[in-house]
Amino acid sequence: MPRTPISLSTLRSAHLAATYKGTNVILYQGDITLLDTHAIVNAANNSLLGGGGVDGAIHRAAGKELLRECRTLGGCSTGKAKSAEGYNLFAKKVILTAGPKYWEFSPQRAKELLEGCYLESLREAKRLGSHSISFPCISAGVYGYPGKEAAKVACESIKKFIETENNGIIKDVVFCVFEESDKTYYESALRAAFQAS
Ligand code: AR6
Repeated sequence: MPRTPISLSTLRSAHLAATYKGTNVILYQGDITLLDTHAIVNAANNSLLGGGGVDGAIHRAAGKELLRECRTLGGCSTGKAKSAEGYNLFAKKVILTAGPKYWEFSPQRAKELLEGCYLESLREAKRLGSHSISFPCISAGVYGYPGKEAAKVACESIKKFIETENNGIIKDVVFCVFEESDKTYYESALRAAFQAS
């Protein structure tokens, strides 16, 4: 079946949650592999060699060349990010980050590492000249980060980046949730982070 991209204009017009200091913050529920943002972020593991969940979906949609390139990247530390081409995806770039396994760290350390995933991914996007980027709910699947807390960290990290480092480069940030529960958590976290300011 042909895959139809979700364009940036659709994301902006139908799914805009907030505009903060000139950056659109968008909440979309569905498959991240269909999003036509310049970059999409993959919730990968330290090996960067593929897995299940959103990682599996991104590798399936991108094709074998993504795995070939990932083999040359030398893995990724938890809380850091690397990048690769988008291959058969609509996105031009894939930013690969490794979230914390929630059970391996204290809650405070897990939070710092998850914040690192968002900030380092945004830094990589900025370095690549990406004006638009989509994030899945990093660590909130098999890595066990509580969804409500993960949504708060995601929104607060993006806000911090916009305030301190963005310099107007990234114009659209999409939070791509999959589960209904995550949609609810993000609606509330977005309100707290962006509509109260
Ligand atoms: N589009 C958007 N979100 C999705 C999609 C999709 N196509 N599929 C799943 N999700 P997870 P993690 C959501 O487990 O917790 C992999 O095996 C899902 O509902 O994919 O960071 C890696 O290789 C959840 O909200 O990532 C690692 O070993 C979110 O994506 C490990 O899983 C993240 O769930 C990483 O675990």
